[in-house]
Amino acid sequence: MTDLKTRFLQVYSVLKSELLNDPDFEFTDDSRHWVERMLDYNVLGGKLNRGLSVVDSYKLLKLGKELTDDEMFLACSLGWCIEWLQSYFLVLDDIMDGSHTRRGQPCWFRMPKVGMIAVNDGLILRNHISRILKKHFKGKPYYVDLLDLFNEVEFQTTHGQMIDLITTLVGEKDLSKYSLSLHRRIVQYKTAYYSFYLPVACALLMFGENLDNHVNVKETLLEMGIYFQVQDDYLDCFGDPETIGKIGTDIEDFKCSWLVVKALELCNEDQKKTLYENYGKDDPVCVAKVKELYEALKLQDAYLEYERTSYEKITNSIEAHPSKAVQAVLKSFLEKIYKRQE
Ligand code: GPP
Ligand code: MG
Ligand code: MG
Ligand code: MG
Repeated sequence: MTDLKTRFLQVYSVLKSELLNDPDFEFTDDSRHWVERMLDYNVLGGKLNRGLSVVDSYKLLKLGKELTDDEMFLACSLGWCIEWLQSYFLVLDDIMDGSHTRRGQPCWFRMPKVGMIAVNDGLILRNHISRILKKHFKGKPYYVDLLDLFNEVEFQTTHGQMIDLITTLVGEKDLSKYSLSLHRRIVQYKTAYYSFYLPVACALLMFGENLDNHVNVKETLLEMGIYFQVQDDYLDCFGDPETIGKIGTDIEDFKCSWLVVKALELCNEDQKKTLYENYGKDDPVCVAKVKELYEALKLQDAYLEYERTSYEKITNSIEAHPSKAVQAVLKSFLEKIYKRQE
């Protein structure tokens, strides 16, 4: 494990212990134990990319100057706030998507004795972010901006999730409305803001910068976020469940996935019929037919092509940024996700 990751995990222990001893709630042993287990199960176990990238970004903004212990702790805490936000989203997303596994273990709501308590656990995870921010950032000149930022990103993500869900409504299952522009709208809101914009925005705020001065940085980050979710859509069908830690459900769920949009673009009338008849059914035979069609349409090749052109486009937009430090932040992000398998 890298030194940074070790340090990052130490900060998790500190934050967890503070939350479990929050004086504004009278914890009993049972309730404290529940929250502790829920945190370890849901907040840990991921790649921690989003959280660690707050620290990476902050370091790059400081142009290699050593971080003080205090700065390190604060940057890690902001990183953890994003990991908490992600856990909150995933706990609820897995219920909404009817998923089975996450990070190589059963989804939290599938655990014995958890079930719909997971909804409230999701809300607790969300509240923890406010508790962490209050404890460690209240009094900082950028405190209000931080709160605003988390609220705004949550607003964007929940609305992206809303369009992800309402496009699949049973009774109105209609593939003809699925297009690249609808897909882009969904993924920009449900994924790109919180996964890519938020970590850099947190680092910039802590660094004392005004986010309004970085409009084009935001655009590049959103492009990366869209690319990242196309990868997620691809891996949902073609990824190895062992490696990605989850079993795909997009075909069953009638999701407006990049793959189905691309398939609609490439298919002939016969193949379109197959797609209409089998997409969105919770039946392994139908799912297999859709996958067969994806293979016949060579969607893997189309994806490789997308990956290549997208990488090029993002690289060009990074190189157009005037600041070398900002370029370095963006490049390190892109390299982390390019050609990812998990
Ligand atoms: C990813 O969608 C988007 C999210 C996890 C945001 C959820 C937002 C909420 C407000 C709950 P996905 O369903 O494709 O992700 P995965 O493939 O990881 O289930
Ligand atoms: Mg999901
Ligand atoms: Mg989802
Ligand atoms: Mg997915």
